[in-house]
Amino acid sequence: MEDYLNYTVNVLKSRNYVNLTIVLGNESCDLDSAVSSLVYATFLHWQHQKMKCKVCTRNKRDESTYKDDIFVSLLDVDRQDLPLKTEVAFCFKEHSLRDNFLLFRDDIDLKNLVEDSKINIVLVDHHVLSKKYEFLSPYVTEIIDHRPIDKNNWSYKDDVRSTIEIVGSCCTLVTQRIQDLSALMNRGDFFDDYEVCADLLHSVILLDTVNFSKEVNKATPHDKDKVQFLETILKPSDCMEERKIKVQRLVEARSDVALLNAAQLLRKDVKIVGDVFIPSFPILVEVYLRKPEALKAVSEALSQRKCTVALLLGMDLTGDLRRDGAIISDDAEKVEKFSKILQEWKSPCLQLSPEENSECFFFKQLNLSASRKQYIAPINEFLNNCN
Ligand SMILES: [Mn+2]
Repeated sequence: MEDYLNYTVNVLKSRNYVNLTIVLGNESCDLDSAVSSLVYATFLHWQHQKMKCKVCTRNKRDESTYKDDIFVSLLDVDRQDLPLKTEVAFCFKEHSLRDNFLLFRDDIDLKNLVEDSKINIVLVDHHVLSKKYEFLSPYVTEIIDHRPIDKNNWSYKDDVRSTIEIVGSCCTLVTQRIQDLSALMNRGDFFDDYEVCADLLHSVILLDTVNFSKEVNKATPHDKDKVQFLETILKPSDCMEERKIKVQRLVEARSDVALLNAAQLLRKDVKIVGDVFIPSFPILVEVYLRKPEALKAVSEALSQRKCTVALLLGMDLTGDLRRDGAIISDDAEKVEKFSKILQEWKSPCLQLSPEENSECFFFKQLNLSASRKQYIAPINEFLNNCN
């Protein structure tokens, strides 16, 4: 893995390639996005190396001028902010993935690359480009995502390959895609060459489904099937124990935010839709709001990101699962309209239970299986009708 990463980063720097394929995860850069992007890029590289007819060209090839295609994973987070993604940093460290071999969004100028190179974009763990990357849409050749399909801004080419299925983790779909493409090729097994990728995928599916928790209710039979498949490669001595320990350590790493201040917490896992700023926390919003200068940090983040409303979403997995949230804006009318839409939303019903709070609209979320994904439809409704 290190050889592949090292090779790719160097070739990219020297611009000594023919085609460039970038595998891009979503802007929250959570573990699912980061690992989906990293593993799929590694697979595409492996597949390309296996497919090219080495035997017939090697003799004729002048290695000093020879150019190849490269496949790069791009993490949609600034390099300096990786430590905020505590579970990503932890998991990379455990798998000896050093950040000097990884590519972060502030490392490259994509606008420039698009003009100068033949470029393909693969989207993993999202299928709606963030505003800053909207110019990439003509270059998207493949999509792998586990969100409900949103065709509102669908502007991709007709022949884009899309694997969109609602499962607990995008890594489930990445595993499936790798299995399917490998079977077609019939040239050895990717996971034999890159066992570390099997371990990464296994970890993420378990974290995203919280070890198939009934309460969290994210797991599908497809997720379970892929975890079992990956276990045939990893061969843990006790599968159930191994799953439990893995999830425990990742959940701990994710909620290990004691060292982060309010402003950093707002950057840990963020999504922006229209002018709605939606950070989600591995702690309750109630706890976040007790941090020094919590509200000031929100209003600063809003003006920095040119947003007018913040929807904070909190979760506590340390005991029984709990979720809460808050709407914060200078515009009281917006808070009122937005909160009404969320409270009345029926598909699914978020079961919000508002509580007294003098500074914001604060609520407990009693539907425990609804995560940020389920808020996107009511947010669009709010943006379309109330802005
Ligand atoms: Mn995901």
